[in-house]
Amino acid sequence: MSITKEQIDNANQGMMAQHETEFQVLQSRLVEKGLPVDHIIDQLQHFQVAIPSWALGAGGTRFGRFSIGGEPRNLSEKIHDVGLIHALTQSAGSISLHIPWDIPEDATTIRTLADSHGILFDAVNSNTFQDQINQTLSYKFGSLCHTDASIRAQAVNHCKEVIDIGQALGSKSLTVWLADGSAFPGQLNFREALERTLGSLKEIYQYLPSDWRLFIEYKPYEPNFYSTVIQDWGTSHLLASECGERAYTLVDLGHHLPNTNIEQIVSTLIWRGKLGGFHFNDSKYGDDDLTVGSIKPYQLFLIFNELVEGMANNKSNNPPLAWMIDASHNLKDPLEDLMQSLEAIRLAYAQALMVDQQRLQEARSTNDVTMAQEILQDAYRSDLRPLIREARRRSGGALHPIAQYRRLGMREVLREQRGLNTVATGL
Ligand SMILES: [Mn+2]
Repeated sequence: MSITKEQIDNANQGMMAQHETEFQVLQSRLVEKGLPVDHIIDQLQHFQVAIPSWALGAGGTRFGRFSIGGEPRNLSEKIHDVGLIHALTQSAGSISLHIPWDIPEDATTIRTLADSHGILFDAVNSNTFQDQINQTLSYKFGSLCHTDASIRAQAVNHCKEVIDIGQALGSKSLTVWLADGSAFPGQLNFREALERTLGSLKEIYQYLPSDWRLFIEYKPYEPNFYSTVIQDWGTSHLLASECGERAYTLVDLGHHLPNTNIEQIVSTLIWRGKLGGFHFNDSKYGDDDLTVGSIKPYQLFLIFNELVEGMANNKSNNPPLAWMIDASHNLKDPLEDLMQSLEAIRLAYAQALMVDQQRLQEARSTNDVTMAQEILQDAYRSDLRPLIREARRRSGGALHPIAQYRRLGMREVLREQRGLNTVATGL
């Protein structure tokens, strides 16, 4: 069952009076500040974030997994679920596939289905961090970094296959995240492992179609707990630079040690024209993959502030970024959770668009530290939710997506259609 435009419009009708009051108050305040409200709304409407195919079922921890019922059983049902989210929010216009969990049986059929929901195919993601049934060689001791050339070749070939699948669907980028590393001191020669990884990445890069980009993700630890081959943005940047101009670093919010200044990393990468994409989530302790904006919303805003300012002063021609939610949890309805993440992302983006960059620059040039902070916090502490709702309404989405999802009983419908014990592929 899909949500129709009529259902959304009908539900919006009942909420319009309150929305208009709230929006007009905010609008006049923003106009007073000299902000181009319609232009900001337009930018918000165009801001689309990819939904990963593995986030549509209940996530698990290494201790267990609790099914929520009605989970998508195959790729078609996953696309259907992204379609639901997109219909309500008008901000999830693409899906990012994980291979081999979501190999389409027939690319044309899947493309047509996605198209009917207004969904495009974002970056495709390879998986060389676990062994698949019928896989010849094991990734237990690494993949692209492996000491055994035949295992490296198997991993490189997998990435080539992922590119082929992505091409059939209209994707334009490959994201590589490696679990490669070591669990104990002495296990790995750091230098040689990095060199082998670079060799493998170069082979993958050579295979990229000319209009494709390669995104290299980094992570400091987990599942390996002593060392990770691509441990930080600097290592990723180094590898991307060695591969070529269409290779970029991808920043995943959860892939940093505690208190890392991620906004500064973003700024540096844009300065070099090497920021490829962004994986949104939130965390308290490690790679917790919690709902975006649930723990550190101010950090999210500061990151967006760097993104907005950096892309507006884009001297290195950093290409437009690939945005994706990379979160998974085991308590909430995944579709509701994704809608919460989308709201948090748009809110942080709107707040960043509100920052008076000129005044901020002036405050910096006179070293007026107090004023610089005031300018940022004025934007961050503004409640821009009516602006987000207005952007969504103008695109044909729901004023209150989660409320409408619940009112229409969507999860109950999905449980009825798919059963209580379905399990979506993924971790
Ligand atoms: Mn990620």
